[in-house]
Amino acid sequence: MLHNLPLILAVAGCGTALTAQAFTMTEGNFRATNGAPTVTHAPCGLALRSDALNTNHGFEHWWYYRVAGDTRELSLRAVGPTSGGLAPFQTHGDRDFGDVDLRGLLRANVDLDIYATGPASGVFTSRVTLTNLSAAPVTLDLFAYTDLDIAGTSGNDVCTGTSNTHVVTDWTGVQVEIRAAGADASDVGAYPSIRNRLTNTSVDNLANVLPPFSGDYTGAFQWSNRTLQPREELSFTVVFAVDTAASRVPEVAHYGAGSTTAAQISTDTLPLQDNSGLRFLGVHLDGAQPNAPVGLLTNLASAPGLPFGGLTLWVDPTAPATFPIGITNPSGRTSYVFVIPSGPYFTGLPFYHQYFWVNPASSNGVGDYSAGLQTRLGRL
Ligand SMILES: [Ca+2]
Ligand SMILES: [Ca+2]
Ligand SMILES: [Ca+2]
Repeated sequence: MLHNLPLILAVAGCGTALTAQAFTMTEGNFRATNGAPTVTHAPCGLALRSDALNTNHGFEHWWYYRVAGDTRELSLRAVGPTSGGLAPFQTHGDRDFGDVDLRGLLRANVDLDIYATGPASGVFTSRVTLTNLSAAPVTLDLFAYTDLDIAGTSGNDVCTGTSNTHVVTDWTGVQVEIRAAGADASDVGAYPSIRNRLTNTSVDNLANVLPPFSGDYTGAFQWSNRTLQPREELSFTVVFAVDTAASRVPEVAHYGAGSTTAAQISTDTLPLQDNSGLRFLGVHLDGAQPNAPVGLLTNLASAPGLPFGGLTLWVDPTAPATFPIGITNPSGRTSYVFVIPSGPYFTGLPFYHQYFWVNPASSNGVGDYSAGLQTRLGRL
Protein backbone atom coordinates (compact mmCIF):
# COMPACT_ATOMS: atom_id res chain seq x y z
CA MET A 1 0.00 0.00 0.00
CA LEU A 2 1.18 3.51 -0.66
CA HIS A 3 1.98 5.55 2.41
CA ASN A 4 1.19 9.22 2.58
CA LEU A 5 4.19 11.42 3.24
CA PRO A 6 3.94 14.78 5.01
CA LEU A 7 3.93 17.77 2.76
CA ILE A 8 7.65 18.33 3.28
CA LEU A 9 8.26 16.88 -0.15
CA ALA A 10 5.29 18.51 -1.76
CA VAL A 11 7.25 21.24 -3.46
CA ALA A 12 7.93 19.42 -6.65
CA GLY A 13 6.29 21.85 -9.04
CA CYS A 14 7.82 22.54 -12.37
CA GLY A 15 10.44 25.19 -12.80
CA THR A 16 9.98 28.57 -14.36
CA ALA A 17 8.51 28.77 -17.81
CA LEU A 18 10.93 27.51 -20.41
CA THR A 19 8.34 27.22 -23.11
CA ALA A 20 10.55 28.53 -25.86
CA GLN A 21 13.55 26.45 -24.86
CA ALA A 22 14.69 22.88 -25.22
CA PHE A 23 15.17 20.96 -21.98
CA THR A 24 16.98 17.78 -21.05
CA MET A 25 15.78 15.20 -18.55
CA THR A 26 18.63 13.37 -16.84
CA GLU A 27 19.08 10.33 -14.59
CA GLY A 28 22.53 8.75 -14.49
CA ASN A 29 23.72 8.27 -18.05
CA PHE A 30 20.18 8.33 -19.42
CA ARG A 31 19.14 11.61 -21.02
CA ALA A 32 16.29 12.76 -23.23
CA THR A 33 16.11 16.23 -24.77
CA ASN A 34 12.84 17.72 -25.99
CA GLY A 35 13.29 20.54 -28.49
CA ALA A 36 11.05 23.57 -28.21
CA PRO A 37 7.89 23.68 -30.32
CA THR A 38 7.72 26.47 -32.89
CA VAL A 39 4.76 28.13 -34.60
CA THR A 40 5.26 25.79 -37.57
CA HIS A 41 4.02 22.20 -37.69
CA ALA A 42 7.54 20.75 -37.66
CA PRO A 43 8.05 18.08 -35.01
CA CYS A 44 10.09 18.88 -31.90
CA GLY A 45 13.68 17.73 -31.80
CA LEU A 46 14.52 14.61 -29.80
CA ALA A 47 17.89 13.58 -28.42
CA LEU A 48 17.97 10.19 -26.70
CA ARG A 49 21.20 9.18 -24.96
CA SER A 50 21.57 6.08 -22.85
CA ASP A 51 25.23 5.56 -21.97
CA ALA A 52 28.51 7.23 -21.04
CA LEU A 53 29.50 7.42 -24.70
CA ASN A 54 26.88 10.13 -25.17
CA THR A 55 25.66 8.68 -28.47
CA ASN A 56 22.37 10.21 -29.63
CA HIS A 57 19.79 7.75 -30.99
CA GLY A 58 17.00 10.31 -31.53
CA PHE A 59 16.18 12.98 -34.09
CA GLU A 60 12.54 14.11 -33.79
CA HIS A 61 9.44 13.20 -31.80
CA TRP A 62 6.12 14.95 -31.39
CA TRP A 63 2.33 14.87 -31.25
CA TYR A 64 -0.23 15.77 -33.96
CA TYR A 65 -4.02 15.97 -33.83
CA ARG A 66 -6.94 16.38 -36.20
CA VAL A 67 -10.42 17.28 -34.97
CA ALA A 68 -13.26 15.76 -37.01
CA GLY A 69 -13.87 18.08 -39.96
CA ASP A 70 -10.35 19.56 -40.02
CA THR A 71 -8.67 19.67 -43.41
CA ARG A 72 -5.19 18.68 -42.17
CA GLU A 73 -3.24 17.35 -39.20
CA LEU A 74 -1.87 19.98 -36.79
CA SER A 75 1.05 19.76 -34.40
CA LEU A 76 1.00 20.86 -30.77
CA ARG A 77 2.84 24.12 -31.44
CA ALA A 78 3.66 27.50 -29.99
CA VAL A 79 0.25 29.03 -30.67
CA GLY A 80 -1.99 30.10 -27.79
CA PRO A 81 -1.02 30.03 -24.12
CA THR A 82 1.95 27.74 -23.52
CA SER A 83 3.95 26.98 -20.41
CA GLY A 84 6.13 24.29 -18.96
CA GLY A 85 9.71 23.41 -18.28
CA LEU A 86 11.99 20.99 -16.53
CA ALA A 87 11.18 19.85 -13.00
CA PRO A 88 13.89 20.53 -10.35
CA PHE A 89 14.55 16.81 -9.94
CA GLN A 90 15.42 16.61 -13.68
CA THR A 91 13.51 13.47 -14.66
CA HIS A 92 10.31 15.23 -15.75
CA GLY A 93 9.43 17.92 -18.25
CA ASP A 94 6.17 19.62 -19.22
CA ARG A 95 4.86 21.23 -22.38
CA ASP A 96 1.43 22.64 -21.64
CA PHE A 97 -0.86 24.10 -24.33
CA GLY A 98 -3.67 25.89 -22.49
CA ASP A 99 -5.90 26.35 -25.55
CA VAL A 100 -4.60 24.41 -28.53
CA ASP A 101 -4.44 26.66 -31.60
CA LEU A 102 -6.75 29.13 -29.75
CA ARG A 103 -9.80 27.16 -30.87
CA GLY A 104 -11.51 26.92 -27.47
CA LEU A 105 -11.72 23.15 -27.96
CA LEU A 106 -8.78 21.40 -26.35
CA ARG A 107 -6.11 21.75 -23.72
CA ALA A 108 -3.05 19.52 -24.22
CA ASN A 109 -0.62 18.71 -21.44
CA VAL A 110 2.49 16.86 -22.61
CA ASP A 111 4.33 15.05 -19.80
CA LEU A 112 7.79 13.69 -20.50
CA ASP A 113 9.47 11.35 -17.99
CA ILE A 114 12.62 9.27 -17.89
CA TYR A 115 14.27 6.73 -15.62
CA ALA A 116 17.57 4.90 -15.96
CA THR A 117 17.46 1.11 -15.69
CA GLY A 118 21.25 0.66 -15.64
CA PRO A 119 24.44 2.43 -16.73
CA ALA A 120 23.56 2.05 -20.42
CA SER A 121 19.78 1.70 -20.55
CA GLY A 122 16.58 3.45 -19.60
CA VAL A 123 13.00 4.35 -20.37
CA PHE A 124 11.57 7.59 -21.80
CA THR A 125 7.80 8.12 -21.77
CA SER A 126 5.90 10.77 -23.70
CA ARG A 127 2.29 11.27 -22.64
CA VAL A 128 -0.28 13.76 -23.91
CA THR A 129 -3.43 14.44 -21.93
CA LEU A 130 -6.25 16.14 -23.81
CA THR A 131 -9.07 17.99 -22.06
CA ASN A 132 -12.24 19.09 -23.85
CA LEU A 133 -12.62 22.79 -22.98
CA SER A 134 -15.82 23.24 -24.97
CA ALA A 135 -19.47 22.63 -24.13
CA ALA A 136 -19.93 19.99 -26.83
CA PRO A 137 -18.31 16.60 -27.50
CA VAL A 138 -15.04 16.75 -29.48
CA THR A 139 -13.98 13.85 -31.73
CA LEU A 140 -10.38 13.70 -32.87
CA ASP A 141 -7.54 11.62 -34.21
CA LEU A 142 -4.15 11.73 -32.50
CA PHE A 143 -0.72 10.88 -33.93
CA ALA A 144 2.65 10.27 -32.27
CA TYR A 145 5.55 10.73 -34.69
CA THR A 146 9.16 9.63 -34.07
CA ASP A 147 12.38 9.72 -36.07
CA LEU A 148 15.17 7.60 -34.57
CA ASP A 149 18.72 7.44 -35.91
CA ILE A 150 20.22 4.56 -33.93
CA ALA A 151 23.83 5.18 -32.89
CA GLY A 152 23.74 8.56 -34.61
CA THR A 153 23.55 7.08 -38.12
CA SER A 154 20.38 7.39 -40.15
CA GLY A 155 20.53 5.17 -43.21
CA ASN A 156 21.25 1.79 -41.70
CA ASP A 157 18.48 1.19 -39.19
CA VAL A 158 16.30 -1.91 -39.09
CA CYS A 159 12.78 -2.03 -37.65
CA THR A 160 10.63 -5.01 -36.70
CA GLY A 161 7.34 -5.01 -34.82
CA THR A 162 3.59 -4.56 -35.07
CA SER A 163 0.99 -1.77 -35.22
CA ASN A 164 1.62 -1.09 -31.51
CA THR A 165 5.37 -1.70 -31.23
CA HIS A 166 8.37 -0.69 -33.34
CA VAL A 167 11.73 -2.23 -32.40
CA VAL A 168 14.53 -0.23 -34.03
CA THR A 169 18.18 -1.26 -34.10
CA ASP A 170 21.27 -1.26 -36.33
CA TRP A 171 24.63 -3.06 -36.59
CA THR A 172 25.80 -1.60 -33.27
CA GLY A 173 23.20 -3.68 -31.44
CA VAL A 174 21.65 -0.67 -29.66
CA GLN A 175 17.90 -1.24 -29.59
CA VAL A 176 15.05 1.21 -28.99
CA GLU A 177 11.57 -0.25 -28.62
CA ILE A 178 8.69 2.21 -29.11
CA ARG A 179 5.33 1.13 -27.65
CA ALA A 180 2.01 2.83 -28.28
CA ALA A 181 -0.65 1.06 -26.24
CA GLY A 182 -4.11 1.14 -27.77
CA ALA A 183 -3.05 2.70 -31.07
CA ASP A 184 -5.29 1.81 -34.00
CA ALA A 185 -2.73 2.08 -36.79
CA SER A 186 0.93 2.72 -37.46
CA ASP A 187 3.28 3.36 -40.36
CA VAL A 188 7.01 2.95 -40.80
CA GLY A 189 8.83 4.67 -43.64
CA ALA A 190 12.00 6.40 -44.68
CA TYR A 191 12.43 10.07 -43.76
CA PRO A 192 10.57 12.28 -44.68
CA SER A 193 7.53 10.43 -46.09
CA ILE A 194 5.47 10.16 -42.88
CA ARG A 195 6.63 13.58 -41.65
CA ASN A 196 5.45 15.14 -44.91
CA ARG A 197 1.97 13.64 -44.57
CA LEU A 198 1.62 14.94 -41.01
CA THR A 199 2.83 18.45 -41.87
CA ASN A 200 1.21 19.01 -45.29
CA THR A 201 -2.15 20.70 -45.87
CA SER A 202 -4.27 17.62 -46.57
CA VAL A 203 -5.96 14.95 -44.48
CA ASP A 204 -3.87 11.80 -44.10
CA ASN A 205 -4.45 8.65 -42.08
CA LEU A 206 -1.84 6.05 -41.35
CA ALA A 207 -2.21 3.03 -43.60
CA ASN A 208 -0.70 0.29 -41.41
CA VAL A 209 2.49 0.11 -43.46
CA LEU A 210 4.04 -2.16 -40.84
CA PRO A 211 7.57 -3.43 -40.13
CA PRO A 212 9.88 -4.94 -41.22
CA PHE A 213 11.68 -1.87 -42.55
CA SER A 214 15.30 -1.03 -43.36
CA GLY A 215 16.75 2.44 -43.94
CA ASP A 216 16.28 5.88 -42.33
CA TYR A 217 13.62 4.89 -39.78
CA THR A 218 10.68 7.11 -39.05
CA GLY A 219 7.41 5.87 -37.60
CA ALA A 220 4.06 7.06 -36.35
CA PHE A 221 1.08 5.71 -34.41
CA GLN A 222 -2.54 6.84 -34.75
CA TRP A 223 -5.45 6.71 -32.30
CA SER A 224 -8.64 7.18 -34.34
CA ASN A 225 -12.04 8.70 -33.61
CA ARG A 226 -11.67 9.35 -29.89
CA THR A 227 -14.55 11.41 -28.47
CA LEU A 228 -14.17 13.55 -25.37
CA GLN A 229 -17.26 14.78 -23.57
CA PRO A 230 -17.20 18.35 -22.18
CA ARG A 231 -14.46 18.65 -19.50
CA GLU A 232 -13.40 15.04 -20.10
CA GLU A 233 -9.67 14.23 -19.95
CA LEU A 234 -7.93 11.43 -21.85
CA SER A 235 -4.26 10.40 -21.96
CA PHE A 236 -2.19 8.79 -24.72
CA THR A 237 1.30 7.43 -24.06
CA VAL A 238 4.31 6.36 -26.08
CA VAL A 239 7.08 4.46 -24.27
CA PHE A 240 10.70 4.32 -25.50
CA ALA A 241 12.68 1.45 -23.95
CA VAL A 242 16.40 1.80 -24.71
CA ASP A 243 18.37 -1.44 -24.31
CA THR A 244 16.00 -2.74 -21.64
CA ALA A 245 13.16 -5.24 -21.61
CA ALA A 246 11.10 -2.72 -19.56
CA SER A 247 8.66 -5.50 -18.72
CA ARG A 248 6.88 -3.57 -15.95
CA VAL A 249 6.65 0.02 -17.09
CA PRO A 250 4.92 2.46 -14.73
CA GLU A 251 1.70 3.94 -16.12
CA VAL A 252 -0.14 7.23 -15.67
CA ALA A 253 -3.45 8.14 -17.32
CA HIS A 254 -6.08 10.82 -16.82
CA TYR A 255 -9.74 9.82 -17.13
CA GLY A 256 -13.22 11.15 -16.42
CA ALA A 257 -14.29 14.79 -16.14
CA GLY A 258 -13.82 17.33 -13.37
CA SER A 259 -16.47 19.87 -12.39
CA THR A 260 -14.34 22.68 -13.84
CA THR A 261 -11.56 22.89 -16.42
CA ALA A 262 -9.84 25.59 -14.34
CA ALA A 263 -8.41 23.00 -11.95
CA GLN A 264 -6.34 19.94 -12.79
CA ILE A 265 -5.06 16.84 -11.04
CA SER A 266 -1.61 15.76 -12.22
CA THR A 267 1.61 14.00 -11.36
CA ASP A 268 5.16 14.90 -12.29
CA THR A 269 6.58 11.54 -11.24
CA LEU A 270 6.21 7.98 -12.50
CA PRO A 271 4.94 5.36 -10.04
CA LEU A 272 8.12 3.29 -10.07
CA GLN A 273 9.27 0.68 -7.59
CA ASP A 274 13.02 0.64 -7.10
CA ASN A 275 14.54 -2.04 -4.90
CA SER A 276 17.68 0.07 -4.45
CA GLY A 277 15.75 2.79 -2.62
CA LEU A 278 12.50 4.59 -2.06
CA ARG A 279 10.76 6.47 -4.81
CA PHE A 280 7.92 8.94 -4.48
CA LEU A 281 4.68 9.63 -6.30
CA GLY A 282 3.47 13.22 -6.15
CA VAL A 283 -0.22 13.79 -6.91
CA HIS A 284 -0.88 17.49 -7.42
CA LEU A 285 -3.87 19.80 -7.77
CA ASP A 286 -3.57 23.17 -9.50
CA GLY A 287 -6.09 25.89 -10.23
CA ALA A 288 -8.48 25.14 -7.35
CA GLN A 289 -10.01 27.62 -4.88
CA PRO A 290 -7.30 29.31 -2.76
CA ASN A 291 -7.15 28.44 0.96
CA ALA A 292 -9.95 25.90 0.62
CA PRO A 293 -10.40 22.61 2.49
CA VAL A 294 -9.33 19.87 0.07
CA GLY A 295 -9.23 16.08 0.13
CA LEU A 296 -7.60 13.43 -2.04
CA LEU A 297 -9.55 10.20 -2.53
CA THR A 298 -7.26 7.26 -3.38
CA ASN A 299 -8.20 3.62 -3.90
CA LEU A 300 -7.32 0.46 -5.82
CA ALA A 301 -10.46 0.64 -7.95
CA SER A 302 -12.00 3.35 -10.10
CA ALA A 303 -15.63 4.43 -10.15
CA PRO A 304 -17.52 5.01 -13.41
CA GLY A 305 -18.53 8.62 -12.79
CA LEU A 306 -20.78 7.85 -9.83
CA PRO A 307 -23.18 10.67 -8.82
CA PHE A 308 -22.71 11.48 -5.12
CA GLY A 309 -24.47 14.50 -3.59
CA GLY A 310 -23.74 16.90 -6.44
CA LEU A 311 -20.27 15.43 -6.98
CA THR A 312 -19.12 12.81 -9.46
CA LEU A 313 -16.87 10.03 -8.19
CA TRP A 314 -14.13 8.65 -10.42
CA VAL A 315 -12.60 6.61 -7.56
CA ASP A 316 -14.31 3.83 -5.58
CA PRO A 317 -15.16 5.42 -2.22
CA THR A 318 -15.49 2.14 -0.29
CA ALA A 319 -12.75 0.54 1.83
CA PRO A 320 -9.75 0.53 1.53
CA ALA A 321 -10.08 4.08 0.18
CA THR A 322 -7.98 6.78 1.85
CA PHE A 323 -9.02 10.43 2.07
CA PRO A 324 -6.34 12.71 3.54
CA ILE A 325 -7.52 16.29 4.10
CA GLY A 326 -5.63 19.56 3.79
CA ILE A 327 -5.95 23.18 2.70
CA THR A 328 -5.08 24.55 -0.73
CA ASN A 329 -2.41 27.23 -0.73
CA PRO A 330 -3.06 30.89 -1.69
CA SER A 331 -2.51 29.91 -5.33
CA GLY A 332 -5.12 27.14 -5.20
CA ARG A 333 -2.54 24.40 -5.23
CA THR A 334 -1.97 21.34 -3.08
CA SER A 335 0.05 18.13 -3.26
CA TYR A 336 0.17 14.75 -1.62
CA VAL A 337 3.33 12.73 -1.95
CA PHE A 338 3.20 8.97 -1.52
CA VAL A 339 6.21 6.87 -0.62
CA ILE A 340 6.46 3.81 -2.86
CA PRO A 341 7.75 0.86 -0.81
CA SER A 342 10.90 -0.82 -2.11
CA GLY A 343 9.43 -4.34 -1.80
CA PRO A 344 8.41 -5.86 -5.15
CA TYR A 345 5.02 -7.11 -4.00
CA PHE A 346 2.93 -4.19 -5.20
CA THR A 347 4.25 -4.08 -8.77
CA GLY A 348 1.37 -3.88 -11.21
CA LEU A 349 -1.15 -2.53 -8.71
CA PRO A 350 -3.30 0.34 -9.96
CA PHE A 351 -4.04 3.35 -7.75
CA TYR A 352 -6.78 5.82 -8.65
CA HIS A 353 -6.84 9.40 -7.37
CA GLN A 354 -9.36 12.27 -7.33
CA TYR A 355 -9.34 15.64 -5.54
CA PHE A 356 -12.34 17.37 -3.93
CA TRP A 357 -12.37 20.91 -2.53
CA VAL A 358 -14.82 23.32 -0.99
CA ASN A 359 -16.20 25.99 -3.29
CA PRO A 360 -19.50 27.62 -2.30
CA ALA A 361 -19.66 29.22 -5.77
CA SER A 362 -19.79 25.88 -7.56
CA SER A 363 -23.02 24.94 -9.29
CA ASN A 364 -23.88 22.32 -6.66
CA GLY A 365 -23.33 24.84 -3.85
CA VAL A 366 -20.82 22.54 -2.13
CA GLY A 367 -17.58 22.05 -3.95
CA ASP A 368 -15.63 21.11 -7.00
CA TYR A 369 -13.84 17.95 -8.01
CA SER A 370 -11.09 16.93 -10.38
CA ALA A 371 -11.07 14.29 -13.06
CA GLY A 372 -9.53 10.92 -12.19
CA LEU A 373 -5.85 10.03 -12.31
CA GLN A 374 -4.88 6.39 -12.75
CA THR A 375 -1.38 5.27 -11.81
CA ARG A 376 0.01 1.76 -12.03
CA LEU A 377 3.17 0.73 -10.20
CA GLY A 378 5.98 -0.34 -12.46
CA ARG A 379 9.26 -1.91 -11.43
CA LEU A 380 12.79 -0.89 -12.20
CA1 LIG B 1 21.91 3.79 -37.25
CA1 LIG C 1 -1.61 15.66 -43.80
CA1 LIG D 1 15.70 8.11 -38.85
